[in-house]
Amino acid sequence: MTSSTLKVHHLPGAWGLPTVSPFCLKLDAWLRMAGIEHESLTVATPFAGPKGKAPWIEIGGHKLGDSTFIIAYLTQRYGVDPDAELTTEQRGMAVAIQRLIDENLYWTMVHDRWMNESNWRTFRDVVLGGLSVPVRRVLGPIARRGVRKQLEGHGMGKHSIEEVAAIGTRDVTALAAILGPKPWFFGGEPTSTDAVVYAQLINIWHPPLESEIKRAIGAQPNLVAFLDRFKARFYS
Ligand SMILES: N[C@@H](CCC(=O)N[C@@H](CS)C(=O)NCC(=O)O)C(=O)O
Repeated sequence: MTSSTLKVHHLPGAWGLPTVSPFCLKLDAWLRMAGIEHESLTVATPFAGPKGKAPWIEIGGHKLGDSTFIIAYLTQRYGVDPDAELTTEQRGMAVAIQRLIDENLYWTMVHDRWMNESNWRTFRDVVLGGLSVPVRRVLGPIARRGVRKQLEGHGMGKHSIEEVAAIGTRDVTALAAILGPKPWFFGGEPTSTDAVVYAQLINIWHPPLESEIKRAIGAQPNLVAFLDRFKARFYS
């Protein structure tokens, strides 16, 4: 390994997913799509990242955080762009879909994982799985309080469980309508948008956690087929 080796830091995986963080999985999926060689490193917490969040990368002695900034940087650095053929309109739609997922649907998943008591009992051992049991016992309630504050700051945490389910269901229904009968969001070949959608939806669909939003995905056969298609192409 040289100092110009690309190192990618991501949160732990579980249930067959390489990471239970949609942002980390987005980057992992995009790297597979772009065919960029890298070293993948699991971290127990996101705190060593330049923004205190995961994922982040290290290359040539520099650290860079935020999945979107990282993808933009790697696109430039390696000259590989799965979105090269997109029209201006499709590029606009790609930003809108990404915002729907990263800034809204993501928070409904966080709410389901961290605020639902039964889900939390399962999820805490996964998300904090890289820590020793005594550290996990202390850090668990602190981390949960921190996430509750984030949810309230965002606004998602102000809603009832039923309202969160309705918000997430609406997002999922919109994604199904945009995908329609196409194999990929922008037609015949996968683009970054497919990585964004896959990483978020599979993190709701696959884990053994209760969620109305998971039921909403199950009600959309084209989305379920899309998840299977993405997995077969990039994770078989
Ligand atoms: N905009 C960032 C969001 C990253 C993010 O929120 N990561 C979560 C894990 S899914 C995290 O590290 N959360 C820790 C925290 O907020 O304290 C990106 O696209 O990478």
